[in-house]
Amino acid sequence: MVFKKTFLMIAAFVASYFTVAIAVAQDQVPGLHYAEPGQLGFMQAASPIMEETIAFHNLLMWIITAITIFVTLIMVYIMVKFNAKANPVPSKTTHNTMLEIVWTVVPVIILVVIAVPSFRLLYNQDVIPEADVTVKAIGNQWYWSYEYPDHPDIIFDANILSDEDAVAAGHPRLLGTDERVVVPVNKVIRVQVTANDVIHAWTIPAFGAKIDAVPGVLNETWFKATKPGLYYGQCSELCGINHGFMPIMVEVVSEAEYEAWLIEAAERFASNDAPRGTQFASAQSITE
Ligand SMILES: [Cu+2]
Repeated sequence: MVFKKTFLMIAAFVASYFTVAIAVAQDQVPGLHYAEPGQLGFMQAASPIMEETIAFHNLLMWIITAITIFVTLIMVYIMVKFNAKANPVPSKTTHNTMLEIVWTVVPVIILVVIAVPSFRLLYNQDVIPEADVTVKAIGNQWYWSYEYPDHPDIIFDANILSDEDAVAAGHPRLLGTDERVVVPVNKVIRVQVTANDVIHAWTIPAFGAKIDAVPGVLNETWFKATKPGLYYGQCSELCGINHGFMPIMVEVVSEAEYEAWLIEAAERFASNDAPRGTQFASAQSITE
């Protein structure tokens, strides 16, 4: 009985792996455009900020690994050398000036080594270079609305696709949306983020961009996508029953394709006169 259950679980996992792998279009690379099933670690970087984030993470891994090994070795050494059996008459030493200076100065040096790239990364994430394109993302329970402030006609909502529609359109399950944000490659994109109801969070992991969407607050982040293709993200702030069903999709295209999209989108969305902030996805329509 237990074996049967385990077998069914493994079979389901393998099946879901292949469903996802097959469903996704050729130009989308697992681990770059979306997280590979079973993937550990970060998605690959598609922006300078994410490259810096991964490099900083790797530096920290070296440092914490060295500290962990060093502390473990010292503890094992102390347990073997200074236990009651091996060392029945303990030393009465209470101070060692040299040792105390070393164990104060060395951690300070380690913290400085960490602080320099850490503050540099924080600064680079926070200070937005002169933007080529501005996109405004508005979180709603439970979908995202987008505006291009420089193109007043481009206002649209992006709703999640059903599993069948996502597979048909070549998107990973739960990550496909009916409309997508389109941006040019190698340009600075400023993303203004806010919300209409509760706190959401807008993110695309491959760009290293993640920021809270807070009602009444206009937050800003930025990214510069260096590789064309479709990138996926998900709302990253618990925002209600359908929190897991408001994905984010950004398509990075060439400058010429972007210009063509602007014209096409302005025409298509100009007739979109749905009032802002009143269209709510229902919990039922997702679970059905
Ligand atoms: Cu949300």
